[in-house]
Amino acid sequence: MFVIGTAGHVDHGKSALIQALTGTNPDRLREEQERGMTIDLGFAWMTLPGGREVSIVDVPGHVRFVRHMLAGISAVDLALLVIAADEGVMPQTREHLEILDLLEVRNAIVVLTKCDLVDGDWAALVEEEVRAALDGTHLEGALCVRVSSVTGAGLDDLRDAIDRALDATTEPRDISRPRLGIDRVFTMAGFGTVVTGTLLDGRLRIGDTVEVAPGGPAARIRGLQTHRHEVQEALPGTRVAANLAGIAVEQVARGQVLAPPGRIAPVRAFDAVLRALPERPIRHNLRVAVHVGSAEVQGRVRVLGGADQLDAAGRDTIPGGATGWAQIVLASPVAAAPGDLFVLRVPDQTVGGGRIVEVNPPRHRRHSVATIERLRARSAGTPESRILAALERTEPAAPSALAAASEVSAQAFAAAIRALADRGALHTLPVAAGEPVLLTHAGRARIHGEVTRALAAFHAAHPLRWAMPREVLRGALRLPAREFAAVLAGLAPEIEARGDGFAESGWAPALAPAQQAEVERIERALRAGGTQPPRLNIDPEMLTYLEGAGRAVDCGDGTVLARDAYASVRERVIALLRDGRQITLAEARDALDTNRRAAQAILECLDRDGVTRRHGDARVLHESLRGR
Ligand SMILES: Nc1nc2c(ncn2[C@@H]2O[C@H](COP(=O)(O)OP(=O)(O)OP(=O)(O)O)[C@@H](O)[C@H]2O)c(=O)[nH]1
Ligand SMILES: [Mg+2]
Repeated sequence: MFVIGTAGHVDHGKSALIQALTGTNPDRLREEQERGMTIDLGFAWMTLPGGREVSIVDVPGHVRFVRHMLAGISAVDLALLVIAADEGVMPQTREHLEILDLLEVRNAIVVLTKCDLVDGDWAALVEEEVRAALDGTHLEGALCVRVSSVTGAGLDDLRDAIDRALDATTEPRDISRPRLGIDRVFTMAGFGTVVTGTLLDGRLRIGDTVEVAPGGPAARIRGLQTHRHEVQEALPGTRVAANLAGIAVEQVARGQVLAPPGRIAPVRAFDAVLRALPERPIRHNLRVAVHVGSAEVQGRVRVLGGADQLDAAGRDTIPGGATGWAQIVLASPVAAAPGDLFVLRVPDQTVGGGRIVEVNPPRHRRHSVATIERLRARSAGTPESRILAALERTEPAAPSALAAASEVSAQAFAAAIRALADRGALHTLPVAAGEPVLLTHAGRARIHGEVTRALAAFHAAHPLRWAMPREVLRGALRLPAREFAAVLAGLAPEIEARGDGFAESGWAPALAPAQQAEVERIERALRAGGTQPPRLNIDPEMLTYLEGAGRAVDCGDGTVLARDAYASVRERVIALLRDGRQITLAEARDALDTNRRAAQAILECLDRDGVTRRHGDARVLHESLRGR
């Protein structure tokens, strides 16, 4: 399915054309009907001769409502530039054309309306005028169709022309990152809050939890409609009405975006390639209205430098008709993504627009050749370079998240990942369950460095420890559990897992001579104690060392056994519990020739060790050892 949008000067017949094509009057507001003028967006749909169903967004032509036009036209597959044959090209014909051009709408048909009011020669003259206006824009050479919405002349030709234009249109992109730019919000009796918009980049399903970004609350999708038909799943590129549970109508507004929670970061500034319209230079610090998607926010332009002047002699103004690099700083956050197109207006005038290259960038020094080079590289990106750039920002990342962040189609993504892995630019690290974790070559080296530094700092602070506890290291690296596990496994053999921690391979605590003597003294005392361990009051770090070295076992509650003593206790208990026998605490105390307190600690230690299991007041052999 595709979405078509109208454009053109006030009263040139946009709404009448839609009514004639679809049978629906897009002017649904009472005020619109009374004044005979479109104020806000209107919506209709039709089935084309080839059987294809298309949505149509009708926009107002009056100069006061250009902001509504912008909200409606931001995501169309085909534009109908409507020009009344009796009036020809008028101011908002030109302004809407500029906007379509800034939004890079290449797919357009010029519709010459009201042809019943003029003769053929006149219509031909107007067509000439239109052709000249289109020259040098993305719409140059667009087909022109003459119609009359009053007599119906030319409407069949127009339907065919739309069908053919859409034949050549690529399918809407599906990168599993659904976002719906909200252009209408209303309540429906018995349903509650409903929002409408054009769904981009992914699918939405009934039951999905979504967020109204930026800053809005979460909600659940209770119902979905396309063209008033209930659907279970809405597809990218379609007009969608979503009924939301858990959100009041006052909590949503046009310009916000419906997306899975956490997917769209609020954008407070973005770097962009920015084109100034002819005769409308954009000077540094210009205050503008920024239109992106269905949103409009106030902002300020920081001119970073001219695209054609990379010799650090950047200018303070992007001259009319020229393209440069800019950072747009927004007064309030907006939901947008790299690659999105935007339009800048000052009161009464469109001044320029362009494409977002990077969102929430740092504040750059102006006229920096390095900054401009980086923006140039990013904006010209191949799938591989975009994937690497996105991975560098978010690594380690799962493929699905990376595909979304890099804005690359599923097919191109898989091929690019293979190519990158083949030339060693990225690592795919397996995870026990679920998606693997991706890491760039540089990212692995960086994390390896961080791990080495964290281990060195830990060892310096705890010289008797054999390993840095897993969770302490994870905290130092600030990685989620899944990613941490995959990345650390990927650092083997340089970094090795030891018990519930990690250490540099081959690393061992180096004891000072006095510590060495202390270790031997403790070990001798433990050995002599056997199953009746002396109460030694051992320093906890020393105890950790002895355990890590495999020389002692800390059963807890002050009961520490020499390694050999514990091993023989273990074997004795296993022998005692053979053939389903049980043992009470008192029996264990006697059998192990120890006191009650130590017997208790030893049994609990054996429980933890997977040797025994509690069974009422007694102990039995753990299942895994039965039949031994
Ligand atoms: N004779 C004739 N009149 C037309 C034709 N199309 C529209 N009109 C008339 O032109 C007037 C304006 O038409 P609309 O469809 O409201 O124009 P619009 O472009 O939607 O105007 P805005 O939405 O306000 O920008 C209405 O009175 C229509 O009846 C046509 O093909 N022939
Ligand atoms: Mg209208």
